[in-house]
Amino acid sequence: MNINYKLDLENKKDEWDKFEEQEFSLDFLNISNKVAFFILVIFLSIVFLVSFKANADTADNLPVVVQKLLPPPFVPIHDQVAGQSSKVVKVTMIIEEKIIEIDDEGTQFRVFAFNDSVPGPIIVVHEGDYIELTLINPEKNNFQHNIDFHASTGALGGGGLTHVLPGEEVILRWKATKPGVFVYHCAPGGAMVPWHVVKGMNGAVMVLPRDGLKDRDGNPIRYDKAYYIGEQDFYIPKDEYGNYKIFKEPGDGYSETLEVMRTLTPSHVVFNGAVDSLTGENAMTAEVGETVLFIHAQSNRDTRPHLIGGHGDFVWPNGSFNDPPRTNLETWFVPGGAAAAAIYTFHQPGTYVYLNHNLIEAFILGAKAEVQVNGKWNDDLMKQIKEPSDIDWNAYEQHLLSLVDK
Ligand SMILES: [Cu+2]
Repeated sequence: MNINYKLDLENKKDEWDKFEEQEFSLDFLNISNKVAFFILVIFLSIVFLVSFKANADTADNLPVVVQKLLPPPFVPIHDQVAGQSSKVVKVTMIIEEKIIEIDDEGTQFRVFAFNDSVPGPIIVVHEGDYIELTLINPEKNNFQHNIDFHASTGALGGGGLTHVLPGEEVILRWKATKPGVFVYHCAPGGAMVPWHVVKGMNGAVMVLPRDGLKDRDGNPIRYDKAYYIGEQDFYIPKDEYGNYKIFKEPGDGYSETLEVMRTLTPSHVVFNGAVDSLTGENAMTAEVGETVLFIHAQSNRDTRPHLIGGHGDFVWPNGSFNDPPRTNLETWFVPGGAAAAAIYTFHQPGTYVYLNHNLIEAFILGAKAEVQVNGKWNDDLMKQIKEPSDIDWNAYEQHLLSLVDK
C-alpha cells in the first residue's frame, strides 16, 4: 500500500509538474493572445478606416475654400491657373424678395434676387472643383425658391434638391466638370419658372480650365480684369393711362405680368437690374493696354453683345472653353439660357458703349453699359483730320473734277 501510495504521490508530483509546466505554457499563450488581440484591434481599425475612407466622397478629402461673392458686374478674386489639387469652393446665397427701381422714370418692381442683386453673383471655380452652395430663404420671404445650375450634372441641375420654403436653407454640392461660362436660375416649377427668372432670379458660373484660357493654337490667354454683365428682361404691366403699374403686395400682379410675358415683348431689357446701372459713374473701367474679360449672361432671351469701338478679340459665343475661341468678332450671339465670354484688349481711351446690338433694346429698353477707358490716344489707329466746320464746297467741286477722268 505504502509503495503504491508512494508511487501515487510520485505520479501526483509528476502530474503537478506537468500541470505547472502547462500553467506556464498557458500563461505564455495568454500573453500571445493579448498580443494577437492587440494586433487584431489594430488590423480591424485599419480595415475600418480604409473602408470608411473608401466610402467617403472624394470631395470630403479635398481642401476647402470660402469664396466671397461680389455684387455684379464684379467677379470674385480668383486664380486664372489652378493649383495642383481640386478644391471645394463654399459659397452662400441669401434670397431677397424686394422692391427696386428699374428705370429712370421711377418704375418700381418686386424682384426675387439671389444675394440682393439682379443678376445674382457670379461664382468662379476651375474644372474639377466642387461648388458647395448654402442657399437661404429667410422667413420674411413669401415664396418657395430653388436653383438650377446649367454647369452642373444631374437632373434639373440641382433644382429638385434645393426647394426651400421661407425659413429654410439647403446645402448642395456639385462637381464642375465642364469648363465654360453658364447661367443658373430659380426654377420652382410650371409658370413659376419664367416668372421667377424674369423677376431677376438668375446668375452665372465660370468654370475655368485648370491651366487657364487658351487661343485656338493652345497659347495661353490671360486677362487683367473681368466683368460680368447679366442681362435681364422685365415685363411690367401698364394701367389704363399707359403708366407702369406698381404692385406693392407679394404675388400681386402675377396674372397681369403673365399676360405681358405671353406677348414675348419685354417692357425693359436692362443690364445689372436697371436702366443705366452700368453707365456714367457706374461705368466699368479699364486702362489702355489692359485685357478685359466680359462674361455676358441671359437666362431667358436671346441677345447679341457688341462693344462699340472695340471687338471681341477672342469670343466663346456659347460659353464652352473646350471650344477654340472665335476671333475678332464685331458682335456675338448669346442664346437665351446661356452665357458667353469675350476678351478684348483696349487700345484707345474713351467711353466705349457695351450693348445688346438690337439697338431698340439697347437705347429704348435699356440694354446698354459703358466702359470708361483711360490712357493715351493713338493717332495711328484713329485721328480727326478736320474738326467739324463750314462745308468747303470748292474742295468738293475739286474732288468731283478729279473723278472726271477716272
Ligand atoms: Cu425663385
